[in-house]
Amino acid sequence: MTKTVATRPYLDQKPGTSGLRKKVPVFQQENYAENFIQSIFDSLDGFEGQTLVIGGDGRFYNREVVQIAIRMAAANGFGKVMVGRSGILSTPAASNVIRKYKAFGGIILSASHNPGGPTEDFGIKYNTGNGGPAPEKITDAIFERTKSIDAYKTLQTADIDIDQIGSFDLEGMVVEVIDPVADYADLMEELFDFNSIRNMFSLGFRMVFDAMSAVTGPYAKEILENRLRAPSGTVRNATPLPDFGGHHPDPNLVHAKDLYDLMMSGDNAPDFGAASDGDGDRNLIIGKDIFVTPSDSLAILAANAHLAPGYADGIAGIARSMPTSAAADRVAEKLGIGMYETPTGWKFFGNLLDAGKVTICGEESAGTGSSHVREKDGLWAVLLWLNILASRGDSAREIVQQHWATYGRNYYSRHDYEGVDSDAANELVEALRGKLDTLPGTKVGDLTVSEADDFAYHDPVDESVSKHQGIRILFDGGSRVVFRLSGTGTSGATLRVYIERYEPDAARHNIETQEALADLIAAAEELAGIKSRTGRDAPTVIT
Ligand code: VG1
Ligand code: CO
Repeated sequence: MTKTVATRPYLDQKPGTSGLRKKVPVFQQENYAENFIQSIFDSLDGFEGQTLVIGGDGRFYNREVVQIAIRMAAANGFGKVMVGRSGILSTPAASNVIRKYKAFGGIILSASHNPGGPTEDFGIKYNTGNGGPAPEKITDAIFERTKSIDAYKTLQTADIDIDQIGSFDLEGMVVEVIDPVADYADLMEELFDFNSIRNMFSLGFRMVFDAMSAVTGPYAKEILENRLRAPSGTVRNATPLPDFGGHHPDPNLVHAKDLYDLMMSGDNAPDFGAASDGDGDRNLIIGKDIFVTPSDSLAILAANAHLAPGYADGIAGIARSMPTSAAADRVAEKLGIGMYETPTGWKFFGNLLDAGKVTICGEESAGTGSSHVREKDGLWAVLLWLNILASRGDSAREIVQQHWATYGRNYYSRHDYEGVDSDAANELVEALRGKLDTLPGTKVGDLTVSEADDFAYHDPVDESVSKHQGIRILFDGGSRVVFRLSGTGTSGATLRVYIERYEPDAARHNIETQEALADLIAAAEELAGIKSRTGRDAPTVIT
């Protein structure tokens, strides 16, 4: 039976870069998740009788909120819910299911690369019918609604069985429990040359994929070990755990250090290493003896995409988030295709992909994807790498070095200062903003500032404008430093400092990254006063 429950608004339900993320105890407050889900529904039109996709990364509290969301979808008038078995869908798999079955939209439960568990992070995100994260227009409307909501609709019903594949009626709404992996694996098989990748494995190619005890385990097992016949054990940490085994499911050099060390261990290292994050949309790529920065990976994938059957006709254009290095710009220039620079967050790529302006998108934060779905896609990036390796017959190291020789190298690093005092972080950014006009022409160390601005994005498709997307300081010669505050954290503030230098000279392509960027790192400190303002001597994470 449908019932309407009275509630009171929470004033902190503003979606960030990728949905609403809070600590689990915040979500466990009375009606907290219900309020947000009802606010999503209240901000949408025309879903009566339509299909809603529901799934998450399996972290702590996933199952509870799946139950809540299914009941509320029925009470609000959806005709059908498609839910991944046991409430599981990786973010890219959810995007695919929404598109493939022409659903009205989807609710994805994830806090992505943030840790999970009873006192860690949880998140809720709404994706629209194109399969992508709701654009700002919708997330703003949801936030407005959360501030005045006074009731939500749900069903009075026993727990719904989400553990068996099949369909049943739930008070007039169909619940279809689906295999979370099959549709996604089929899509990958359409895009990539599985025969030649299988052949490469059969000839002894060795790879390690670290699923970080997160959602990609079952996907990677099915695709890499079953369909591509990589040896069993290729996928490590393959069982999704509600607390990711106590680790950060963030595939970077700090949290995937074991994989990094293995790949740097000399002659016996595997040929190729990769990892993905909590919800399966990020990728880490490490060749034998070489870490591939996500910005370089985007450029390399774009330059070689035509080697995969799904992209054999070439790519229409490339988009990257503003802080991502300009390595991909050089590829777009050479291919004579469009290049778009967007704010951080996948929601800004949706319009460009829908309009056919771009095929491949990427972010420096280990996110790469294409028009096949409307989310970044960790395993997709790994499979495109494997397809390129199989097709070219070169090692990852050779591919990277040849790329630098052709296009030049964009030395790149991101320094994160996590959990800093929010006021101090905001003041740091404000102070930079305040002096932008005076910086051009001035010297910082030996570097001369050529331009400084606060990045604003004008969407060429819907003409919406997004301001204050990061402070950019550009120097003569094309080097730059970017400062912005994270929109995905759940405690304090995270300051991100993005540092980039272009080096055309192949004789200078093998310098250690931090060394190659040392003068820019010093300039960032001089410009922003990070140490004195945050009290931090060094970054928490360097990627
Ligand atoms: C971070 C990354 C951004 C990414 C976002 C979501 O955002 O910088 O590039 O799109 O996380 O990724 P922020 O605002 O913290 O810098 V995921 O894999 O957490 O959904
Ligand atoms: Co993620």
